Amino acid sequence: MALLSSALVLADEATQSNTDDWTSDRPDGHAPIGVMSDHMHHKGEWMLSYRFMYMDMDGMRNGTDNLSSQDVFAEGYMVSPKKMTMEMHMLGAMYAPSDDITLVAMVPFSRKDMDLETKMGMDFSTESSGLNDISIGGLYRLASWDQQTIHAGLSLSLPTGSTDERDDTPMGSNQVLPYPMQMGSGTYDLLPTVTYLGQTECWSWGAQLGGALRMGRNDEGYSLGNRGNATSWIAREWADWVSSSFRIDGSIWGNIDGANDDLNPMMIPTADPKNQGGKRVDLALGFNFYKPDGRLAGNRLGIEVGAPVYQDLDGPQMKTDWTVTAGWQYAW
Ligand SMILES: [Cu+2]
Repeated sequence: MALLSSALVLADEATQSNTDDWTSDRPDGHAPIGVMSDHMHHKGEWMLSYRFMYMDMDGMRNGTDNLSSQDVFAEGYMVSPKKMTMEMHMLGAMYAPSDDITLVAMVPFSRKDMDLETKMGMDFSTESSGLNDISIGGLYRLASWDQQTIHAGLSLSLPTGSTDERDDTPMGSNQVLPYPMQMGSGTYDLLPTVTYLGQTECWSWGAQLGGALRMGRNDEGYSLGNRGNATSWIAREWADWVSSSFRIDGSIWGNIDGANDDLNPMMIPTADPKNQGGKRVDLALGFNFYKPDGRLAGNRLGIEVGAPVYQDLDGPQMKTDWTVTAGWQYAW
């Protein structure tokens, strides 16, 4: 009888650790580091993460045509942006109260720098920094089969980022900065995702649909455009500690609804609510590093570098040159 029950326990354990289940216990068990909400955790697991993101924007564009500062002035604007960089630090936490639910929280901070030029030929720059919009939400497992899994996510983005960033400009001291220099949306936003993951012994792949839906208007009298995102990647595991990935990412985002009355849309393109929408396709290369066992087991590092191959902007608008995301994750 004892023998029979231990045989049953063994059989039960064999089904649970079925090698046909999708597993995160490999370097490419997490998506490229630029993808959020990509994976879930087992019951009782925690994860902390830190990401550094850098975005470099260079020059102006209308549709798919590049514009010089002179082209921007010819359209009647007094000021043209030349270059913008954004550095973001994002802290993340995950906790799984069950195998089917993982809770996610993200706390981002950023610093934005913009170099500009006036029609009279004067260069100046503006800077803003601080807390962005904190998001909290959860992931829910929809299905798992043959080393594949699919889950849905929903987060609520809170209006913790400022929409009243100011700096000195040639127009005056302590001026309200244009929309792209603000820290947050100012609205409660819904961030839905659906993620599909699959793997074989050495390869893995995934796809994610995501979006940002703005609810209502912010204190300044506008709401950012909604955003939609589709991404897909393939990764190759080279050893139990390293994998590389290739990813394509498409996004589309709308113009601003309403306006901040303190901004003059005739002054500079970035202050015009109708110069904010666009669509973009990026390609990105990444590496994941993972410590599967021994000392520091459960630690991960990831880096991913991307650049647009297609960019169609409601302009004149600043165009993206390249991006990099690097991060550390630790689960226990
Ligand atoms: Cu995690």
